[in-house]
Amino acid sequence: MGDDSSREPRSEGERTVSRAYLPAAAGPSAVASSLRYALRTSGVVRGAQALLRVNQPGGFDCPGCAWPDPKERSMAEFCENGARAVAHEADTRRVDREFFLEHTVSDLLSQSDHWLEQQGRLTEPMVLHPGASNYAPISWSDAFSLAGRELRALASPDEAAFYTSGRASNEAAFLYQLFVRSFGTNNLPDCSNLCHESSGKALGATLGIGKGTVQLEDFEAADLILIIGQNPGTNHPRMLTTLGAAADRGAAVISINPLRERALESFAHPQTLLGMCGEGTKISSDYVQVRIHGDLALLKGVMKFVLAEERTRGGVLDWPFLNEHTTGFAELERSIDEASWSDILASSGVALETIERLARTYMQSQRVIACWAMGLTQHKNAVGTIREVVHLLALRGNFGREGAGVCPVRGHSNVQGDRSVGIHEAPTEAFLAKLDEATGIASPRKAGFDVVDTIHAMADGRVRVFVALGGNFAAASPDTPRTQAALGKCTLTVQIATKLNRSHLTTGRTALLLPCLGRSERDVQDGQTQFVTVENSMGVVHTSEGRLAPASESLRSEPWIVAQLAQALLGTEGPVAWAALGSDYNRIRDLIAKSIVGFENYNVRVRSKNGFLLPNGVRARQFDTPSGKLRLGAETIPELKVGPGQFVMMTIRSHDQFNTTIYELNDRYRGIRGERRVVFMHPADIEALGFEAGQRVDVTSHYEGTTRTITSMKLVPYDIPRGNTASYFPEANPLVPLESQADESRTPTSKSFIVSFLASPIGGV
Ligand SMILES: Nc1nc2c(c(=O)[nH]1)N[C@H]1C(S)=C(S)[C@@H](COP(=O)(O)OP(=O)(O)OC[C@H]3O[C@@H](n4cnc5c(=O)[nH]c(N)nc54)[C@H](O)[C@@H]3O)O[C@H]1N2
Ligand SMILES: Nc1nc2c(c(=O)[nH]1)N[C@H]1C(S)=C(S)[C@@H](COP(=O)(O)OP(=O)(O)OC[C@H]3O[C@@H](n4cnc5c(=O)[nH]c(N)nc54)[C@H](O)[C@@H]3O)O[C@H]1N2
Ligand SMILES: [Mo]
Repeated sequence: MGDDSSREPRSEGERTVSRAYLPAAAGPSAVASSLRYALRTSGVVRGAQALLRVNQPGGFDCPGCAWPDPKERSMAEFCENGARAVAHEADTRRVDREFFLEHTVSDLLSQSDHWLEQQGRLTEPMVLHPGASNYAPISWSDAFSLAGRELRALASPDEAAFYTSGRASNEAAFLYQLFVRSFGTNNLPDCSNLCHESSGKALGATLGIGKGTVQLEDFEAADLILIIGQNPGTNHPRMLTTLGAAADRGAAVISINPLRERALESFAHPQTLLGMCGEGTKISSDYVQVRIHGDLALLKGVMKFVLAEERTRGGVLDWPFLNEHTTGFAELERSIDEASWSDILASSGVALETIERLARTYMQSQRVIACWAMGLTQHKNAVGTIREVVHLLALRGNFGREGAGVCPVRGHSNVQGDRSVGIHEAPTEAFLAKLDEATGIASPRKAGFDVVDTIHAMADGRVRVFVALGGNFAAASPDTPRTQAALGKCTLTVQIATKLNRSHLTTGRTALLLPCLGRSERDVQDGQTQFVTVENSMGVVHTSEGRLAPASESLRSEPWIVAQLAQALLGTEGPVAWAALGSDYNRIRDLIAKSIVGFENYNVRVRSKNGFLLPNGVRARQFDTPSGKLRLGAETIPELKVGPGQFVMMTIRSHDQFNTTIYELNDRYRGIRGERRVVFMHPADIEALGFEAGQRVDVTSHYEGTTRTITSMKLVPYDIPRGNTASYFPEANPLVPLESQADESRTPTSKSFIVSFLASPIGGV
């Protein structure tokens, strides 16, 4: 399947150090690193002004991740990577009309993703006319008329798709889906399709709600916290404070991960004196190096021990809970009995003694929380694996009790909120019926396209207009060359964004680039300062209000942009008063309150100091499933066919990136500097293949007879199971086959695909 089109076109430094001694995660080096970044991009005053407002009451929500804020906040309630996300947005550099005059789109395409995002903030609306080599300025009103014209020219509203990235506020996202449904389609693909969709599907089926069931306080009461397939030291650094406190008071913290992630081993709090001295708190009491895609087998093995122990001595299972609150125990029991130890050991790659140790710790713990992220969600068997997490917890009644429950740790800071307010390609009838009744629109009932559907539909001409509320669809999606070619077939692509990225350059025949305010910036509509609201990973809805002066006078807020786009397309005659909503967000919140269960009295409740908690029946042992009970069931251990000379590869985040935004080319805790085109591999595998550490290799992925190749990747010896390898997202995305998707959730399998390696031709860098 062709050559590597996403290859960083300009080499940016070559040095890769091997894993020598690394200090405890975070600590002084973290503080220094984020300050350096903040000073370079946003300057002393703007940077400090921004940082002091992060996650404070009356301030703005950190755009970094969705980990909740404690009720009592320290003065600086952010982390190294949150600080970088804020500084990146507070950037004092500008991508203005002169910049676009100087650089053609094809020039820009030859630059790396890192370079593109480092050019600064977008400043005014731009258009790329058919055949033009450069973006040119366009007024806001002309931009909306152009978009309206192209959308009206479609044979059906289903020929347009409307993507959302998880940074959009509840107000922007609600208005966006209302606009899309008023127009007449459910084509609302979003980054959840690439992210926690598997969690939503698995939790919805078993618990009746597609969200986590714990609150931050529960971590103070848990005896055992499982961290499965998640790297919080990099991706949710504030979570380390919570885990460190749990470890300090003697709770067991068990990490289940193919890689030994430094920050899961020990952590130095950057905001305490001890942390500043580089002393680390031990985080993980046990570290289980499961094989990629082996978690289902591992969980099955643990349940096999639990069941055996119940049968020999009794008193292990929580029978009152199982009898009163669950269905399907017999099926679960049968599937556990039927699983063979040889399959469990082969698939998980974990020793029998380790599985037994894990089971004993589980059985000794009265209150268990299981956390996970992308290490569980982006596999073929992801949904089944997450159901097994629920099954394991249910065996001892770990739901609806203090200190126990499930915690899918969300990625983007408002990805959970976006779903709550209707960003979903396949909403329930109950949701649509209530929305229609409250707003007077007539929502279409046909399910829309998710991300992968959208790519196929653009490729074969069924979708011709693509609109994105944030994100970087071209780089974040799988099978990069195919995704980019599909975007190229559109008649119009519209990108609402803060910073330049590859999606703004792989365009349709006409392209609009609409620059918006970031979360840290002041938003004034009709003379009134506005705030927006977001939902964190634990279902708490709270306000976020930017204070910085906008990066440019021509920037507009996301709600305003969506409202104007809607009005340009749908006019002023319909049931929704678009312009009025876009100019006063209280009106949007009032409409949400009427439209969505759980948001009643929104405008009042969200103004209280810590916001409000959305309803979650599981916390009271109410399961919104057809039977009203938690659904247990049978899962089978999946097979992953790996041929001779082949490996399983996962794509992971480095410490210096936020998704497709690359801050710097380092990955401190993994000992990588100045380089992102790397493949982590066990030293014995490097030797067995006849390679040397540091050598460059070409990587080919294999899927049902098709292949995809990226070239010139550097081999880095690493503590990872044999037969497993890792590379970075998004550089390795060209390897992820579009057709390789998780069962049920249809999430691309970016954490498990089959690859092989060849030495790169000499001189090929
Ligand atoms: N600084 C920063 N913060 C972020 C982001 C960012 O890019 N940068 N991204 C945000 C987003 S959108 C998200 S979704 C989250 C992502 O947060 P994470 O899920 O923590 O991020 P990843 O790096 O994708 O990988 C997760 C971990 O899964 C492990 N893993 C891979 N395969 C398996 C497996 O089969 N089994 C097990 N047990 N483990 C496995 C990997 O070794 C890695 O440690 O972070 C959010 N926060
Ligand atoms: N191979 C592989 N692929 C993956 C993953 C993986 O682990 N491996 N992870 C997947 C996951 S979990 C996710 S969530 C997706 C992420 O996919 P996306 O959400 O589509 O991508 P991001 O990189 O987060 O988007 C970055 C861009 O968002 C814009 N932006 C930033 N802030 C704002 C804002 O406030 N408003 C607006 N309108 N725009 C803004 C900027 O222009 C920036 O360039 O990628 C997925 N892709
Ligand atoms: Mo994500």
